[in-house]
Amino acid sequence: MGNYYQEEIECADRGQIRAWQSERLVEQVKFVWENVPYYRKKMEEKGVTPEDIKGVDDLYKLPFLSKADLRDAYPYGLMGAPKEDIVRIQSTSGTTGRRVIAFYTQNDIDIWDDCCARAIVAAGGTKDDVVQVSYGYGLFTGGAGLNGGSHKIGSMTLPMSSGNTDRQLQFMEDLGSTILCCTPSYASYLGECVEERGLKDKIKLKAGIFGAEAWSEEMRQDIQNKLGIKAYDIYGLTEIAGPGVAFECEEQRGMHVNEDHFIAEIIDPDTEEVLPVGSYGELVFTSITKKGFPLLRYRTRDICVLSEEKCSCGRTLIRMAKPMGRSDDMLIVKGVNVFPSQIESVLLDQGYTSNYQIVVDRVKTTDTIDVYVEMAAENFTDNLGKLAQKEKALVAALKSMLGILVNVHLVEPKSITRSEGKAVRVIDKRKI
Ligand code: DLL
Repeated sequence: MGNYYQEEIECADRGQIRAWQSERLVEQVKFVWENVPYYRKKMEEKGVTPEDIKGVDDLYKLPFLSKADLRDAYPYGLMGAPKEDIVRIQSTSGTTGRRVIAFYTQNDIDIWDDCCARAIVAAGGTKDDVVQVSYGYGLFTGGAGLNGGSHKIGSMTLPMSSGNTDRQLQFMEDLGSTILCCTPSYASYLGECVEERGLKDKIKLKAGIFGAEAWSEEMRQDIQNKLGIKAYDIYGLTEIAGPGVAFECEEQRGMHVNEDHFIAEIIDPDTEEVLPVGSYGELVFTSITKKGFPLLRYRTRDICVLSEEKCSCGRTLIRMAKPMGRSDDMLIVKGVNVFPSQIESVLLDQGYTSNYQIVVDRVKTTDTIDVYVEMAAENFTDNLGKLAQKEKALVAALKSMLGILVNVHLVEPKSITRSEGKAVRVIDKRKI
């Protein structure tokens, strides 16, 4: 049981952090060159050798990896360690093409658990906490990652997995869970149930660690109020480790990247040019300690901004803002770029729930976009005049945010299916 607030690393001088990163990067590039022929070939094609990489300043010379490379190299082409050293795989849901499979050595798992332990400690966790892990277990990284982090701290861990809401609430009450880990969508649903069943005074939750999907500040407020907790964001992706690549501290102003294991860059997604810190662009990660699946310059497709400003929590680890969405989540409707997160932000701002669905279609040659959003029980009305008035107000608010006409449908409470994992927010019928 260690101390997972590692001040000497998390609050180190930025020059020191860069020096550690440089040292690890140089070693990692050599390792990949020798052990991953797929990437070596990419380096050769670009005319780069390990001797060209002397530190972080040379990172830009390395080729990128993308989801397409992962598919090409499927299943073993990017594995770095011999098969006998691999102890685990995790995988993505594979909703958009072939599954991604990531490999871990025991040391990779230990590092990953440490990263998640840091996240739990940053959310106030100690060995006295009861950590309810309600992310899915199995191939998805959510359950395994937070479970491992909670064990490292020595907290009592409830490996609930997602679903079976009655049992979740019963354990939460009977065992006095203090920290809840799940997707924000599921947290929101659990919050709704806690309110309805009058459980707020019976539960002991103090914090929640929510990630795996985009969620707005307004949704954070809503979850915090419903569950009576402080809600912390956590970021990660299967290709790089799983949850714990970055985590939020008590300031709740962006997620600190675990820079002793991952180097973050922001690039222009079109030109692939590296952008200065503070610019919006696509997040790219380089794994500098992982051996089972050592990805260099992996393009995440998450659109985000980094900040090097020292955080008032004392940590100097670079911070990433909440990703505003994935470049592949972005909808182009009537020629305009629309992120589902922009719509969510308007809905919550106008007092609606985070239970909504966006349906995009094409009628003849014209795109249409419809938003179905539930009314909160206390605002529910079936008076058609009042409904039309409310819908009109929402149409105007969405138009001012997006610049296009969105058809709004206010629907009854509980009529949109709840999600126990990542929510399905968008149905794009143009692609069906
Ligand atoms: O979602 C890992 C994870 C599990 C993170 C539990 C946090 C908590 P994947 O299924 O591979 O891995 O999906 C990765 O999810 O590229 C982002 O687009 C999105 N994502 C993850 N965390 C956040 C977050 C896990 N905090 C993809 N905010 C990433 C916004 C997030 N999007």
